[in-house]
Amino acid sequence: MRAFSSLLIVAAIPAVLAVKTHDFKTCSQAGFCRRGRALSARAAENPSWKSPYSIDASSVALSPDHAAFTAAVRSSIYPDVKFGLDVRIHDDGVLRVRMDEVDGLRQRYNEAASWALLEEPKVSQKIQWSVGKNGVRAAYGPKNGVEVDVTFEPLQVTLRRDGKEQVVLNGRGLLHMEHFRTKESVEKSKEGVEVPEEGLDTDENAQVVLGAHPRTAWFEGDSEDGWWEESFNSFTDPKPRGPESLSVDIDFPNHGHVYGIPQHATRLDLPLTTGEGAHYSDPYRLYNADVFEYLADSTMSLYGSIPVMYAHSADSTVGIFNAVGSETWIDVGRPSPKSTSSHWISETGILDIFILPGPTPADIFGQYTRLTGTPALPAHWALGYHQCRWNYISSDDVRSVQKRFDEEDIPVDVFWLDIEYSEDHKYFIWDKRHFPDPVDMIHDVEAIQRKMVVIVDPHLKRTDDYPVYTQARDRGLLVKKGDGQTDYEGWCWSGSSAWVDFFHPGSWDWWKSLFKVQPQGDQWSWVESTVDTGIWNDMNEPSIFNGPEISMPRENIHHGGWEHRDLHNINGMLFSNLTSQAVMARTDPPKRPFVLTRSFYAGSQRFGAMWTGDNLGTWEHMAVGVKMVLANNIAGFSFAGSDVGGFFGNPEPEMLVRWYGVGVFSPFLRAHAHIDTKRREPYLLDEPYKSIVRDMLRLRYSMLPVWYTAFREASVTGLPVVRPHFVVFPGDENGFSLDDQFFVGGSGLLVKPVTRKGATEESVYLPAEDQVYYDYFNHNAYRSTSKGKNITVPAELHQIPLFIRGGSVIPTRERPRRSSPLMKHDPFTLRVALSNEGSARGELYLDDGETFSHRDGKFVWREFVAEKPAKKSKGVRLSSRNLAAQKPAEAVDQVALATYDSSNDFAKDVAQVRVEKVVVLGLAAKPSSVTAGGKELQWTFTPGVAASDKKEGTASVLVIKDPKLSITSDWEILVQA
Ligand code: NBV
Repeated sequence: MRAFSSLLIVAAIPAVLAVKTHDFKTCSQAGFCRRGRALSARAAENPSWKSPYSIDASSVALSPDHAAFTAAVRSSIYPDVKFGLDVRIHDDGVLRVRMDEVDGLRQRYNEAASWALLEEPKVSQKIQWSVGKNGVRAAYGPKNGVEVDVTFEPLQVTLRRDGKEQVVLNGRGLLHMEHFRTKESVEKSKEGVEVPEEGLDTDENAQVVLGAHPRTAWFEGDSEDGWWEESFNSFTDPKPRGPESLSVDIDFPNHGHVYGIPQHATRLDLPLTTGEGAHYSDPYRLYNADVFEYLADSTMSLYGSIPVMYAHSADSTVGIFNAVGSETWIDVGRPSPKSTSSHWISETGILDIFILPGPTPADIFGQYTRLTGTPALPAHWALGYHQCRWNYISSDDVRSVQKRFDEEDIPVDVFWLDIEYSEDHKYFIWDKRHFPDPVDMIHDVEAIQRKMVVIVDPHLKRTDDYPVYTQARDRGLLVKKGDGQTDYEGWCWSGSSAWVDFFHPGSWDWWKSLFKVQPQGDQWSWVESTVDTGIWNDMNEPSIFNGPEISMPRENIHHGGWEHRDLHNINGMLFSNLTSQAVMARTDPPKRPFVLTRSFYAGSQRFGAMWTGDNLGTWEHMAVGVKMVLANNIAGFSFAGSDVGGFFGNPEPEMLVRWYGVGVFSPFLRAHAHIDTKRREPYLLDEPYKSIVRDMLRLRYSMLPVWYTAFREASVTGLPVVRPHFVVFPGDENGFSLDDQFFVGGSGLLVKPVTRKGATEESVYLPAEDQVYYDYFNHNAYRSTSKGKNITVPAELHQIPLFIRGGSVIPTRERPRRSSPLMKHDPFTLRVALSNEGSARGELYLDDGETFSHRDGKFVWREFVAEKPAKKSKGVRLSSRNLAAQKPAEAVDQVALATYDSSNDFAKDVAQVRVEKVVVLGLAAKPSSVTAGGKELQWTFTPGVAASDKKEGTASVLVIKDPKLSITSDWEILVQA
């Protein structure tokens, strides 16, 4: 049994440790994927291939304001089957194309978008469709440069910008919506059809006709491949509804790079799966799965799925979001060096595709997150260091781990409990033998302003002494077997288990009530918890040890009669969605919830954080974790991280130290380890490793203002918290494939975590711009050019290549503290990294970090600007301004900044917080005076090589000590030189 075999993993990672690939399907083992790929192969082989789908021109119906239209679609191979098309353009230019079968035997699954979307997008009232002879057309955007053409025959959707094709749907004729049919009707349709002797013939359209279904075979193939039932390993998937898959080609002419469709352990710039230059032979798979010991370079699916893909070129970024909840395979090809093709094959569902017109990466993130939501602004403490392990075995264990951190002066914010806290894996129920005093234990942690996070998995032990199970059962809230009547039973950590159907509205309030810490009358609730306890949702793919592909049978039935196959990829999101609502409902007014999820879908970013699951303690996994976190970031889900140290195995000290280097530059920073591994909390390390890790964690804590400011921006604009090169420098072709170095928010910090064993130096690519980059630690100045530049920098074990882009101001807090809330009133250091032109700017966002009072305007948002006081001056004027007052159009969460009051309660609370140091890098000459409000300040100046002759060397450093300025008020420092 898998449950127990996992416990037998030997601590050290053997040389060849591989996923059990045979537990998971390849494309050729999934009937609909085989059919989809075969369709594409037939199209490629047939020069006269033409999509059978067309729009009935006479059916086009424009909405009264001409902002949207519907039309009837027919397929020449099934003239009696009806399809309906619905096309609209939203206010921000996003084009939505929907197609469904009309009057079919049953309804196709049409609810994926309703779970993914934040709200129903507004259709533009300005954009007008017009009906022509060959199709329907709209033009919009600057100078009407964006044109959308929906052609009648064949049905094809093309988005052009400035006359250039950007996105084409069904351009290769692979659109196919397998309509619902019965076995009987199929048999009947064959009657009377003459089978050509040779099996090959041509129809009147000169199409190749194969086998037994002359009218359809050229398109659909000549066999009912996996239509009615299929088996995999020992599992049979009865398909009572027959074939209903959906295939569509989505091409990106003029774009030579594609990114997105997490979660896969692969490069950010997606390697090809078809045609010349293919790196993989199987398409990318999206089917949330608990892939034990996953590969570090593969198209296999993992725990989460976000069906969004971006295509990029030096002058354009476009994207598509395919709102589908069923298993989906995606082939990626490159018909020419500057064009990318993709082919999406889904098991079920309607066609519901959003085309994101760009034209820049920033536009795309806005477009995507206006659809599915921006990442929630996390509690500030959640950006600190999280210490986890499977398992801290008792309350005393937790207390002593906390004590050891304090003895060693290592900062930490959160302690975690894995499944062994619970009695017989009945989550919420403490195992009192080892955790006799859970609330006292949590209070002991919270007393030092730290937090606990406790795991709640979705499998419910089927036993009458477990109220969570009995209540769900008695209320009829459990997922049903294929018969739609009987509660489904599967095997997981808790033995024989059942799963709540979170698609059932009746489960929502009930689930929320479970997390209440006050007694709820007869209703069981988690009184042995605290309102600040965060929740960890694991195994929500769902992972089921004795299920097909370690998951739920596809024929299981959810609320509304939908089969599990329809919504499998959305299932995990509902669990974390409801859990985050539950955590929030514990107090009134609510606090920001912390929920970590393993499984996710488009929209999951609204509910908490994710991590990359059970990685191995190998250098490959460390490296691919960085790429996976970047991929999630660009797919809207910024709050992401990988287990520091690797889940499986015992990392040697060098590896562990490097992994902390990766972790402190991940949005979510958590160390975790498998139950069979040796303890590896950082205080257990020998010197010098322990001190190096302590310094790295202190670096993270010092930079919390930068991270928090980046999270604020992400929560408002959708821009990722960690940004790969193509996002920040969309025109710099050298950087399109870079995924091992990245920028932190919009701060100007560029980092390259070291993920190579034995490294002593690293090469870093500086963007194609005439700009200076300063080494964060020693202030070496590196000058890039308009062609970009590779530099080699020292990267000994204690070093992380970290640079400040000239033109940035970085706010930090440099007093080492035991946990982040203790820093609330600590003073700031401002690092002003002057650009080649002698200027800089940066931002700082602060609020109480735990409530939603920022939505009522209780926050501080500052801009720091450095500019030359006069044109030829070698000095600089530094000023601090209220950014909230300057950006009235932008909103912080729901608050219009126009109503912002700079003397709000939070601002008052931190008004005494000082700037204790200002460091100016790259000043062209020694100052003659440094004043604030006319008073001379204390300062020192160290000249640099770069300051005088522009060669690389050390930058000049001006340190202004304690200028006695508040972080919340407007001020000016004048440096005259
Ligand atoms: O709950 C135990 C583990 C957990 O530590 C890990 O982080 C999850 O990804 N869980 C998976 C279940 C079993 C892993 C073999």
